[in-house]
Amino acid sequence: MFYSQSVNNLSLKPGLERKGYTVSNFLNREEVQHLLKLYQETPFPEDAVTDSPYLYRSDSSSQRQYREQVTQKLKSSLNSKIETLFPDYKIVNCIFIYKPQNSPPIPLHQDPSIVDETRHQSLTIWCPLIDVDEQQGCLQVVEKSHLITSSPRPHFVYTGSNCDPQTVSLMQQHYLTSLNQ
Ligand SMILES: O=C(O)CCC(=O)C(=O)O
Repeated sequence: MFYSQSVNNLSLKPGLERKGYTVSNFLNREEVQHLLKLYQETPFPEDAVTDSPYLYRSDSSSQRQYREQVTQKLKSSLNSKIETLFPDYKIVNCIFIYKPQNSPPIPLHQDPSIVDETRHQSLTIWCPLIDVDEQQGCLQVVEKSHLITSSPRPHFVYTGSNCDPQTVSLMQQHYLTSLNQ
């Protein structure tokens, strides 16, 4: 499988292959502090906010220069680490997300397509910069749901899953795993 050829850290492979996700100690304390500093130095423009759910995403801003600045700053901080772990991958996009307190959960979704998934595979690296749990914005995943569709998926404004409502409801009730370690 593709992941087997492209993931250099043996401990990441089984989870990615079997479940479609894995959890690892990707950042050390100093790296988290460094990224928090970048985050503070690069404030969100006013238009970087989405309305439902209400949260800030740097890639929602219409300001191209700002979006590129975020990607460049994060890329130069993380590139060598990512290249070592995933030598066959290219970094396409890096973003900051801020979830205000009490903002509703992001709807269950499969991320937008970045590559032609009949030929290539994409990965998202999601790094909380604070301790997270279900009240504090942790990621929740559904094992193997990356296999639901490899058809092109458009950039969303959180319109939610492309599965039927009954399947979404079943996944939400029985198959959600919170990544809060
Ligand atoms: O931070 C999250 O809860 C999910 C973010 C996400 O899925 C996305 O940006 O596509």
